[in-house]
Amino acid sequence: MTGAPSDSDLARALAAFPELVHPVAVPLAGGLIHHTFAVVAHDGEYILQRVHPLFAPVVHDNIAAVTDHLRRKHVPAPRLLTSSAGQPWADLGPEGVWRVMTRLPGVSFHTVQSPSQARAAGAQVGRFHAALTDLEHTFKIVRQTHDTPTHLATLRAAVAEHTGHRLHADVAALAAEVFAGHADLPAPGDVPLRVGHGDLKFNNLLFSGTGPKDQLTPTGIIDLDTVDRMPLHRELGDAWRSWCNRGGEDQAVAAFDLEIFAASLEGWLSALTAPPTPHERRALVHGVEWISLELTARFAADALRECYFGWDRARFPAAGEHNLLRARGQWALHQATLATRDARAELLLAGT
Ligand code: GN1
Ligand code: MG
Repeated sequence: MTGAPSDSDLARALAAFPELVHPVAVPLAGGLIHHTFAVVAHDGEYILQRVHPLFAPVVHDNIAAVTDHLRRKHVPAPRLLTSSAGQPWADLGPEGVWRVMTRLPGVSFHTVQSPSQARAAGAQVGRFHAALTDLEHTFKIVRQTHDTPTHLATLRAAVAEHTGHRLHADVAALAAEVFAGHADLPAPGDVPLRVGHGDLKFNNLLFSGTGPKDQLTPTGIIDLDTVDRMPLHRELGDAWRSWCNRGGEDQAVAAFDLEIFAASLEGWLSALTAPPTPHERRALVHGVEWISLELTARFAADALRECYFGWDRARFPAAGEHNLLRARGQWALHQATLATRDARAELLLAGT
């Protein structure tokens, strides 16, 4: 099961969800992991996805627990449909595991449009966190998205194994910088775990309404495969590495926008019911440094392995070239985070 699903796979997947009446599906671009389709059925709109095989189907137990809890608290969240096999997914054997969710209204943006949009998005994330503070769910272990030691080990193994790869020399040079950079970072230390999203890339937030596009209202957060208990610094570090890098992920240069950082922090804090402890705030200073380094390692490893992140066939000859560019972009961002550490610390530690 590689490449895009065929029309007959798509038809079988749609037929596996009895709630869908007269569905019509069209591909939806944007995510890097799953194959996604927008579905219009007689009673509404849905999202159909062929789930990447690295995500075990038990991921849907986590998604269902979180989305049910959010909806009970009136925070918009998609609802997973039940398949004819009675599960929130359909296993089509060699054609993969598929799921259908109701579609939240709204549009997404690859990059933050303005500080006011960042403030509103931060508040949406704060409401998401606040609503989940009392969730009692034992999360199934699916895939540790933010496990820096494992991602560094994967990169080390990829560099050792793929010596004949056309990009090997470039990736090996970047990897050496990443390993040295990691050794220079402070260690995270122990902080409590909180229920988080795990992938707060900016285009996983939806906005709707009328008026200028930077003044739309956040309406929900999608891409829930990574929900879990996690330290706040991983959750927000991942948000900030995406939101504060306004050039996006597809260029080798990067800057860290402190105005966006300050606005999103303010919005997030304003909506929380359990504010971060002084210890969490100190770890939050480094979160974006750890996550930009980690994502450099992930993209660099995939530049050689070419098996995880989706890529743009119109702009690059193969997955490796796109992922190497992304890795360079995250590495440039990592340098920019180091250069802004003091300014971020001042904002985060104010009043502690
Ligand atoms: C993936 O699924 P998507 O495109 O929202 C990835 C994130 C990376 C991001 C980089 C489950 O996010 O961890 O930060 O690409 N999601 C997963 O663009 O691996
Ligand atoms: Mg996404």
